[in-house]
Amino acid sequence: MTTSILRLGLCLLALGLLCSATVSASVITYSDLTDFVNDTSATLHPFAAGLFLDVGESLISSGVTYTPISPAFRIGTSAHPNMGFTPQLGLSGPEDMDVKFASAFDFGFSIFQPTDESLCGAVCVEDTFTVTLFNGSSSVGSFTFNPADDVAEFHGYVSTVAFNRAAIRDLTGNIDNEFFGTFFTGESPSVPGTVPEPASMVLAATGLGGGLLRRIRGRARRS
Ligand SMILES: [Ca+2]
Ligand SMILES: [Ca+2]
Ligand SMILES: [Ca+2]
Repeated sequence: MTTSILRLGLCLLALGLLCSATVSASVITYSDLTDFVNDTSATLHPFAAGLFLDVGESLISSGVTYTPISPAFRIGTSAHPNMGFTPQLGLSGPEDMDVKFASAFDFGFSIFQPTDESLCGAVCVEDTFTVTLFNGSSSVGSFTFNPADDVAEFHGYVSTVAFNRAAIRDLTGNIDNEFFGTFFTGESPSVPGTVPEPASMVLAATGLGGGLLRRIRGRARRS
């Protein structure tokens, strides 16, 4: 009997630890900004062109915190005829950036990958990116793409599980510039079947497994 309870406790604890790394979620991706806006209640988070950001500094604007890994700059005019959005956020180093916001079900942004060295600021290369959506430390989905050249490209994500951070990473790790803008978040569920915040599920599962183990160990000490 005690062995069965111990197994159950270990299983629940393992489930809790598993959930803390990845939470099961369905995420719909969008490549069309208009469709994304029509299908969700997501709102645009504007930021102004302005000061250079040093390493360790964040841009906080319209309820969103942008934390680039390298120094960053904001350009208020369209730097390319096909840019399609202003202002643009650029990074002097590789394009690694965390974007934090209130708990949301929707997230979207535009990216522009140039082939003009005057915009790249270095030899232009093809960069591959990943966007991982997190609720705290729990990933709810990760997506990899290679942006098309010299055209604004939109990436939108609609999740059944809430999240509060998007980690954008330049997997190629090259300093040639890509530019970011038109950041959206939506705090209301856009699809049926949404679930509570995953952090509470993790705590519940971990606490249940841990509680069972503590009771089992207490019994073992008394016997
Ligand atoms: Ca590039
Ligand atoms: Ca790059
Ligand atoms: Ca760069």
